[in-house]
Amino acid sequence: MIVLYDYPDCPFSQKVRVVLAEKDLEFERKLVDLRRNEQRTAEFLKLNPYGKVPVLVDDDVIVYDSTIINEYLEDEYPNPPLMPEDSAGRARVRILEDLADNLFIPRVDIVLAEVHKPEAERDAEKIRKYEGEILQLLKRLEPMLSQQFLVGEFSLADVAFIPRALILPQLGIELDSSLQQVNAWLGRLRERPSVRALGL
Ligand SMILES: N[C@@H](CCC(=O)N[C@@H](CS)C(=O)NCC(=O)O)C(=O)O
Repeated sequence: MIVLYDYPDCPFSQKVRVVLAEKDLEFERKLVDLRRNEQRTAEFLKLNPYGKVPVLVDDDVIVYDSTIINEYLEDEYPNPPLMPEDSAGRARVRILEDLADNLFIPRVDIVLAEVHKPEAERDAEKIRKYEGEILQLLKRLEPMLSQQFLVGEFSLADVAFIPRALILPQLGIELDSSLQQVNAWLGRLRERPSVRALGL
């Protein structure tokens, strides 16, 4: 029995929900209400001492951190595969997950936080700076996307970008013609049932 400790809008929780859906795994969702600091309760800290969602519990196995959870799911439930078979391909996936987790998602989250403020309080300069950096990061993906997905077949690398890449239009971030392949890739990602289910 798989239980996911989850917060609906959290991009890291969404990464895990995509993988559970791709692998057609049944799971129970337990909401950890971050607005009420439920991630800081003694009970939750026993699951994840960092006090963050997502956490996945699979019978007696507890795993936290979305990237580690997704690798656990890949190891434990290998079909359909979301990792290439060769070591070089697997390393490419991990490099891209790292880029998404540590550079891409945090920058989109900064813009998201600004856009959520009342217009008069927004820092336009900050939005411009991070929008520029987000587009530069996406430019690094453009040459990889002469193929359908980042490392060929749909993989954990694509999963890592989904939650924040697909909300860029809502943030007013437009992709120009220099990101044509990225745009087409986002269209392909958007069509997947596992991604539609996120309701982004
Ligand atoms: N590296 C972690 C990051 C998880 C994370 O930052 N979760 C946020 C919500 S999106 C959280 O739980 N924040 C609560 C807090 O920091 O108190 C992962 O990939 O799972």
